[in-house]
Amino acid sequence: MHRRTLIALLAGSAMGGVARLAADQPAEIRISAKKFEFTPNKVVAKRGQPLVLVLTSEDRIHGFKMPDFAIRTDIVPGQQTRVNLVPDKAGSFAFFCDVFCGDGHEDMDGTLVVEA
Ligand SMILES: [Cu+2]
Repeated sequence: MHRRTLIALLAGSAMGGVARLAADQPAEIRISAKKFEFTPNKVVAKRGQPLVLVLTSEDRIHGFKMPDFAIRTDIVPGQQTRVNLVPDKAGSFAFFCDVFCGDGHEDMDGTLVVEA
């Protein structure tokens, strides 16, 4: 019983160290696009934490637009599009496809949630 508690504490502190290290590194967030959705379509980050959005497409060219952070790029099949971002404000911010890709295009969107 006591031994188990000790191991749990040690594991907990080791993981804490990893988390602190990770906080200094850009967090990679992978988002995949296809007709007519982004996966994941909800991403959670922390204010001030550097992010790299790694965007890929499974089928055709899509767009990725997030007006609140002045981001706009194409997502081309077979390529990784990397977007650097340091969210400097908390809240919920929409992103969406801005390259017409078919009948469901208008619903192709998602949310970046930035926690304070
Ligand atoms: Cu589209």
